[in-house]
Amino acid sequence: MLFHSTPRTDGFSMPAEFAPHAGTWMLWPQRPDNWRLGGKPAQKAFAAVARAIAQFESVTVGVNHNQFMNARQMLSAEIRVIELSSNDSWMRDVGPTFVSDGNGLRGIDWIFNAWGGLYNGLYFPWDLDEAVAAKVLEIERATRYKAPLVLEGGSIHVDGEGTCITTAECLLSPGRNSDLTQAEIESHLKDYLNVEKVLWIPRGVFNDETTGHVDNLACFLRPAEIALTWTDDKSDSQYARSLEAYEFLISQTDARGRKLIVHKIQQPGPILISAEEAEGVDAVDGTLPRKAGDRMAASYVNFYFCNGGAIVPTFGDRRDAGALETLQKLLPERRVVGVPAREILLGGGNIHCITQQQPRVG
Ligand code: KQY
Repeated sequence: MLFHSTPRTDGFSMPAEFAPHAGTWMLWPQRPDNWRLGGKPAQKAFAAVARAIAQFESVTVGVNHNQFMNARQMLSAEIRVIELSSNDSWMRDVGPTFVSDGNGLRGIDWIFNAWGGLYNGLYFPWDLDEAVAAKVLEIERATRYKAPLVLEGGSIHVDGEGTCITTAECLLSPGRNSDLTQAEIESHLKDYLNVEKVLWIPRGVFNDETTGHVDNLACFLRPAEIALTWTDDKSDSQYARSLEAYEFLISQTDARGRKLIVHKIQQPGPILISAEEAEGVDAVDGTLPRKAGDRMAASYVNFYFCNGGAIVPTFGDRRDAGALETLQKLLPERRVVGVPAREILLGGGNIHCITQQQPRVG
């Protein structure tokens, strides 16, 4: 069912990711112009992420028809596999943003244009991706709000208590909502997420092909507490970006008037794509080329909360152990689980980008 009102009008809002989940939605990687070697290494990485989450809550993976049997065989038995067409596999960005009033569940279906449409989008067409949110909501019998805003789930985080963080680099990028002012975009965020305050961090992570999704840069650990990807190396291209985010966030209060505590998480790398990895990706006109030596936008903050757990990307990097230890200290109520995620990073995102939580209601 399609609703023409807004979640705010109806008393629905987006719960924080760290609130209880009914389960997790994912998609299956296969496009050879994004994933090397026909997606085989990425499929193993996605299967490991799904398995890690399934220790904590139920997982559903949507798969194109021609990969259904392969995915079924590669994913562990407790994972539900369904046929669900998509152009690529970023459920955070193409899936619905679920909203709840505490009892009922509905979902927001944003406009998806592959991270920038014909201006600077990452592939064309994106019609199957655009239909994913509506299909997931149909499966869940959840009412759908069609939002008049180009937005991917990776470009927002909420604290569940009235505050949203995003980046100006992303939501004000010319490929998304060039017909809207910042005030109009903010007003849509308030109406659809049902938040009181939007904090506009200037920029995201260096070289992030999403044009600066907040989920690679920063996330709420709990209300008024944020994890921020960080480097102490002043010569690193990320330094100025993280510093400006830090200074901005500590100067702000949230919707309830609290000062924000910001925890710095040392970034890995720099992680560069190897010649062998670049060669494994099909070169196709209109999709982003992968070149040996390109720096990938690696960040431990691109992790995913699930019931009692946090699934954190690792990269085979000297900083992995420290990041896991720091996050475990910051999240003593959860079990922090590291999952090797270099193959996901090579596709342009990470564990948070490939997952979407469905809140528990009632
Ligand atoms: O949310 C994301 N990080 C998705 C990135 C899409 C990359 C496509 N190559």
